[in-house]
Amino acid sequence: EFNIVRPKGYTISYHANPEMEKHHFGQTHPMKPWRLTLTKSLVSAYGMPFAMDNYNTRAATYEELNSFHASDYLDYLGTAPAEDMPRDIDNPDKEVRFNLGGSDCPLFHGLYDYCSMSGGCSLDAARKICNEQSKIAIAWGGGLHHAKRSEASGFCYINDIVIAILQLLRCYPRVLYIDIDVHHGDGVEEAFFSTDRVMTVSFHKYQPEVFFPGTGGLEDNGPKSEHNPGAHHAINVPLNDGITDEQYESLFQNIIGKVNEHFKPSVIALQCGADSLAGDRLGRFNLQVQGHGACVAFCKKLDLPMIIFGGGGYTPRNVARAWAYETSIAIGCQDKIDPTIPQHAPWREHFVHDTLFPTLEQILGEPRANRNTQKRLQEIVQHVHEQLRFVSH
Ligand code: VJV
Ligand code: CA
Ligand code: ZN
Repeated sequence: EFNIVRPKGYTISYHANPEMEKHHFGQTHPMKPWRLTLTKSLVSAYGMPFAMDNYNTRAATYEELNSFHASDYLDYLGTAPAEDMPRDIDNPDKEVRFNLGGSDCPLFHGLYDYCSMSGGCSLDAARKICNEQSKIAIAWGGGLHHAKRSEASGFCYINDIVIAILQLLRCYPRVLYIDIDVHHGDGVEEAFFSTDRVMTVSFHKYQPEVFFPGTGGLEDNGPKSEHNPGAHHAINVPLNDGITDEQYESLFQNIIGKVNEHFKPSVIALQCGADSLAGDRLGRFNLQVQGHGACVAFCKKLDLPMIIFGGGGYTPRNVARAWAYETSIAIGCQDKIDPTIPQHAPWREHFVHDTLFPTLEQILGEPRANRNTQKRLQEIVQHVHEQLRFVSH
C-alpha cells in the first residue's frame, strides 16, 4: 500500500468525526452509522490516508446549523428526550413535532451530537474548498438530503448539504448539486428553489405513493411562478427498478455533460448515496461499484473544485466498497489498488466476497428485472435538454 502517493498539483482531503459512528438509530433501523467505520477501515487498509489531508472535524455550532434550520426546530432537536421505542409503533397517539420520533426519524441517545457532527464534517469540507486548501473534499458522514428547514425526514434531521452549499455560495458564483442516492434529493432541491446560483440534479427511483419521498418527477423543474430566477434550475431524472451500469453511466454523462455546458458551475457538490447499488436493503437498482464510481470519475474530469458527500446506503459492506473505491478515484490511484480486499483489512470476513468489485450474481444471486426502456431514457434526456435551453450563463 506504500505505492499510494499524494497526487501532484492538487490536494484531496478526508473529513470525518469518529464519534459520529458510535451512534445508533435503534436495533433494526436500516441507517447504520457504523458503515462509516467500515469505510474508513477499508480506505486505511489500502493506504489511502497517505495520499490525503485527513481532518478530524468538530461538531457544527448552533449558529452554523441555524444558517439553514429554524431556531425552534433546533431547540426541540437539542432538548427532546430520547425514546427507546419509536413512537408510532409503541404509542401512536403521542404528539409528533417536526416529524421527530417516528420510526424513520427516531429520537435516539446523542441525536443532537450526531446531527451537529454530520453538519460539522460537511461544513469543514466546504471551508477547505472555499479557501482553496483542497481540490476535492470528502465528507462521507454527510449527504443527509431530506432534512427541511423545520422538519426531519427520511433518516435526515440536519441538512448538512444545504449548510455546506450556503458556505460555498460565499466564495463561488454557481454551485452544481448532483445526487446519485436512489432517493430524490428533495430537501436540497427545495432549499434552493428560488435561486439561479444553485442547480440541483437528482437521479432516483420514482414511483409516487410507493417509493419515498414520492417527489422528483421529470416535469418538476422548480416553481415557474412569476420572475422566479430558480425556475428551470431543478433537474430530475426519475428511473425505474433495475437500471444497469451501462444505462446509468450513459445517462449520467450525457445529462451532467450538458448541464456543465449550460450552467457553467464554479464548484460541484456531489451526493454519493450508496443505496443506488445492487443488493441494497432499501434500493432497487442494479448498479455495481464500478458504475457508481464512474459518476465520481466523470465529475472529477470536469476539473472543478468538488465536495463529495455520503448519504444513503443500507448494505454496509457494499457502502464501504463503493466509498473506498470512490476515495481512490478522487486521489487518482484507482488503477493502483488491488481489487482483492487486503489480507490485513479489519472485518475482512464481513465482506463475504473478498473483492472490491463483486459481480451482480455474487451480490444478488439473480439480478433484479430492468424496468427502464431505452425509449423512456431517451425521453428523459430530451426533456432535460429542453430545460437547459432556459439556462445559460
Ligand atoms: O417510506 C417511508 C415512510 C413510511 C413511514 C415509516 N415506515 C417505517 C416506512 C414507510 C412512509 N420512509 C422511507 C425513508 C427512506 C429514507 C432514505 C434516506 C436516504 O437514503 O435518502 C438518505 C440518507 C423508508 N424506506 C424504508 C424505511 N423507511 C424503513 C424504515 C425503518 C425500518 C425499515 C424500513 C425504520 C425502523 C425500522 N425498520 C426498525
Ligand atoms: Ca438521488
Ligand atoms: Zn437514499
